[in-house]
Amino acid sequence: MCACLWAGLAGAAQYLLWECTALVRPPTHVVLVGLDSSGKTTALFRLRYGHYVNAVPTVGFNTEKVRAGGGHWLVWDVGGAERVRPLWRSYTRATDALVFVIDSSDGEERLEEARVELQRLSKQQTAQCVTLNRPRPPLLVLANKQDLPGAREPQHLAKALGLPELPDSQPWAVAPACAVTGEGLDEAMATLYQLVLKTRQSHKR
Ligand SMILES: Nc1nc2c(ncn2[C@@H]2O[C@H](COP(=O)(O)OP(=O)(O)OP(=O)(O)O)[C@@H](O)[C@H]2O)c(=O)[nH]1
Ligand SMILES: [Mg+2]
Repeated sequence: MCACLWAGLAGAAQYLLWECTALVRPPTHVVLVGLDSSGKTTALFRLRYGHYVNAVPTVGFNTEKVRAGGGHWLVWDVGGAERVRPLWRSYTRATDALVFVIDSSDGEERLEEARVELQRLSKQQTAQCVTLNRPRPPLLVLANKQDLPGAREPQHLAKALGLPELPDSQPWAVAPACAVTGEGLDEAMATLYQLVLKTRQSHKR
């Protein structure tokens, strides 16, 4: 009983601390994009609610405030179906960070489709960052569905998506995850948060 009370108080104190931090510094804006069914909404709900939520294909977008990887985020999850992909451009304009979610078990054809979309997004970022005079937002490729047979290693995905050929000004990382169990998600967001902090630091100079 007493232990429960202390745990409750500690949780409330941590919640208050987070809320105060959020007042001082607005949450980091991050957009989740990636092909349909790669697991964006599952990842978002897992981060937000701490358990698996059965998601339906996203027609527009979902948005949630989440705490993960040491950061406080405002996450936008945008539908990945081909017909709604043109919307990525406006959602990713002036964001602080990008997450490109991949189904790591996808075959060559879908991987190539993902590569084309990611490279298109990168070109749009180049143009937008020049126009807005902003640093390029860091990019995290979330190598999701690592639990499935045939899931590819992050290094393989990095090469297949052409990440090493991105402009030098583009900070990027790849992190493995399983959005259904939540494994790897917090570590992935911590990696992204470090890249965001580095970008902020170097832009201040
Ligand atoms: N095995 C496995 N299934 C996953 C994982 N993440 C998501 N899924 C499943 O993949 C399917 C699609 O997940 P969504 O989260 O709806 O995918 P999405 O990227 O939001 O798709 P759109 O909204 O259509 O762009 C669902 O059936 C999820 O349960 C994972 O890590 N492992
Ligand atoms: Mg979705």
